[in-house]
Amino acid sequence: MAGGDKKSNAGSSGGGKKKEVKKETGLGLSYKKDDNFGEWYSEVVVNSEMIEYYDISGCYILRPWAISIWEIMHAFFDAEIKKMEVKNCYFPLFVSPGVLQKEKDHVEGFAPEVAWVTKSGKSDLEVPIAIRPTSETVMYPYYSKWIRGHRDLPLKLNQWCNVVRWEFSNPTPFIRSREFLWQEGHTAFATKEEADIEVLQILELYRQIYEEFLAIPVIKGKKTEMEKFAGGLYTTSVEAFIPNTGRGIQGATSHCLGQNFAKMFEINFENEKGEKCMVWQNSWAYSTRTIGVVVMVHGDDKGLVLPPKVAALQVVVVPVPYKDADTQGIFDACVETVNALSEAGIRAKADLRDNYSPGWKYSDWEMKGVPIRIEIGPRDLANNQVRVVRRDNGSKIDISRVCLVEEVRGVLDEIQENLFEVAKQKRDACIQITRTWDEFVKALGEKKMILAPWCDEEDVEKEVKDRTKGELGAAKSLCTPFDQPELPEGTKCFVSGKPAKKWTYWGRSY
Ligand code: 87F
Repeated sequence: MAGGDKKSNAGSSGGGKKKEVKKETGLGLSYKKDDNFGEWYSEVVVNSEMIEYYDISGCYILRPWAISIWEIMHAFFDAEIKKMEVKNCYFPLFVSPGVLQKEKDHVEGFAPEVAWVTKSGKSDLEVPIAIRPTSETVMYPYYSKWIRGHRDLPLKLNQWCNVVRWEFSNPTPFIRSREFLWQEGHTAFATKEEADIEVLQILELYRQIYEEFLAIPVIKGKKTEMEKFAGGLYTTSVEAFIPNTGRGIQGATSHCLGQNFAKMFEINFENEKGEKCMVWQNSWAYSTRTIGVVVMVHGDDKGLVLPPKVAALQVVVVPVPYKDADTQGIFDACVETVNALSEAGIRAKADLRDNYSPGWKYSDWEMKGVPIRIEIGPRDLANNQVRVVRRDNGSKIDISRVCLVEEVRGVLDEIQENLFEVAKQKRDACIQITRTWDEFVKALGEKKMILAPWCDEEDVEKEVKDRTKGELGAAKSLCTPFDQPELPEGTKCFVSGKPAKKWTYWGRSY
């Protein structure tokens, strides 16, 4: 068996109680989400068949069950950016050292994470070649070549690809891996106004991915000067929160790069008046990290819980034939049920495997997070009904086969909504407003996401980091939310006591 990082790194939450795996099925989880979150997470991603560990640390195999979620998000986002006239492209994986150095100011901090190819076969390469950690330096020399006049603008490109960042801190499937999949959008405009508008349009799409597809509440906001992408002008993000670990997690980022890269890469154009101008640029990305956030937020002690909108399989139909029952009749009813649902566009399949019991199948599909299980037994057959069992709350209802499609559609919508509402309630219960340093430290100890009035000074943020350093990692700002509560005059910064300028979210983070 391959090695890899089997250790739980998702962050634990106390004790390490290990429960006996269910004897009769061999399925089930040996850790509980609230007892040992890190081990629970590792077990869920593997047992649900999303991840297989690999023999290179920080690298994971994404199995079809994970990729199917990625594909659904891809289909949505790709169609949306095409409406915005963004075009897809593909640039090479390899970066020459020359261009990578070109923007050394911002690369400096990231340099230790850049992976290099130094050999082919047994011989050293004349010049080592870097593997893209992001593609600014790969793409922008060509933006400089392709953009000449104002008619070449805007230039809006996106690529769906992998990137490599050789991280050294605790690798975690989906959340922090050395190679991951993402989309990276890189756009250039004649004016800052156009760039500003796009930053927020993209951020809204990211909110939709999280809230409307993944059923995860996020906060839209602006990163502080310390936390923004150093190469850019300003960074916006959607921030999620993991109640079990009390950590914030950056869900996706949309940057306005200003003219920094235009300067470095000489991306200029001639305007209508014949004057030479620099372009305004944006870049934006979301990654397979999204899938990890789904597992962490919705998963439970039976395994994965998938929101219907991103579930490859929305309904699994399981025949429950008793000894003397009309087995063929039950099987036929299962197939007919699947056909009716499929025709209506609902992703359904029948589990007709004859080497597993119904109970085993229930656990199997619960582990994989399928939103609805339909059971059909002799009594259901006799009554022309099916039994519908919800993965999110375990509730069971009998539905007449006459109105199957409408009912199932309704239940799927309810599950989608319920998952969001429950996640939002849990997240909101973790938000705490603090006004003083003592309140802040106490709330941090209670794994809260903290909203605090802040003076917006970099030194003060540095002080927060320094004063909270420790085993669990320092606290930092997550974002300054666009949705600002009222800030009465005279409100003081929770750290410095100076006049507060903004409400800002703080906490530990991934
Ligand atoms: C690691 C190594 C080298 C992050 C890195 O967020 C460079 C970098 O530039 C690096 N890790 N970054 C920042 C990425 C910024 C930006 N790139 C395009 C995005 C969105 C997509």
